[in-house]
Amino acid sequence: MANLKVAVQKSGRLSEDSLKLFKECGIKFNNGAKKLKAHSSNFPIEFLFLRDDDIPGYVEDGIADLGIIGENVHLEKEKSADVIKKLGFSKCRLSLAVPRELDYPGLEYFQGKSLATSYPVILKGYLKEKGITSDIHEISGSVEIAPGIGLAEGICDIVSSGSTLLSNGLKEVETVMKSEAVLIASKNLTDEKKELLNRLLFRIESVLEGLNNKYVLLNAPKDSLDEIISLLPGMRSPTVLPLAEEGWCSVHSVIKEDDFWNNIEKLRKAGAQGILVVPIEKMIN
Ligand code: PRT
Ligand code: ZN
Repeated sequence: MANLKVAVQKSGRLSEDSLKLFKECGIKFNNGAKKLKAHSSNFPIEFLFLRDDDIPGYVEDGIADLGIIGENVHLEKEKSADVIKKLGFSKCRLSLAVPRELDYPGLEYFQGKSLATSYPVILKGYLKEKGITSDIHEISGSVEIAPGIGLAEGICDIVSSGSTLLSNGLKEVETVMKSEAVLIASKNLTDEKKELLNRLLFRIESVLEGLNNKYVLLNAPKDSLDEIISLLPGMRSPTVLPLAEEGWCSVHSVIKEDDFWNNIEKLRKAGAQGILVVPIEKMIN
């Protein structure tokens, strides 16, 4: 049987979460340090450990069937591959930044200015759409030092906490794109590999659904049961069990984490007590 070949980043911001996702999907493998490849012992999958910048090219050429990279790298490399799934980790944004003391007037500031970036393709596309022409200098790393050494008047770089900009005397002024890790696939998968991809996707989706949802248990006075149930839209409908104490029951339900926080005050007002929120490992709808 053919193996699905999946390219993941060898070491960097995507590596740990990419491997964790496969482990949570029940896929076992041994990735010793410095290994270039790893086979799974219980799923027809083989991992290739590569630099993230090389992954889109390998997927386009069919050397890897799948890959995990940031959306920023997928768009910048312009290689042919399908984005199959957003994975929810390595979230960041690609932003324009200028010296902190500058009185920023708006995007027109960048007209005719010099900008340093490692993402010339995305930046050119963005500026073109906004009708701005800038002088773009492509540099491969340490973009944030460019204004300080007189190389550029602004930069376009990845930001997550913002502390790199801050410590280099810069401020973020425009978001060019938001990014997160995505699963990409070759456009030329055989039927057998498409089938394997579907099996893998089913597992990934169960893990991601589990992360977005919580199992909630609470005690409710019988009088306000209807109100409390209306605040807990479950997978089908909540489970209600009588408590030993007369007039009370226990209500169990699955709820989106955001919905839970939005409804917590109303639940407490309706008399809910002893509320427990429990993580879900896998969730299959
Ligand atoms: O060696 P290899 O080429 O494989 O890795 P790499 O060094 O090119 O990439 P890596 O591991 O740094 O990032 C991989 C992917 O993680 C990126 O393509 C993004 O999609 C995503 N990501 C998420 C980030 C960040 N957060 C991030 N903070 N990528 C880079 N940064 C850098 C940014 O370039 C800047 O220097 O961190 C700095 C900003 O961080 P803050 O927190 O100070 O704002
Ligand atoms: Zn890289």
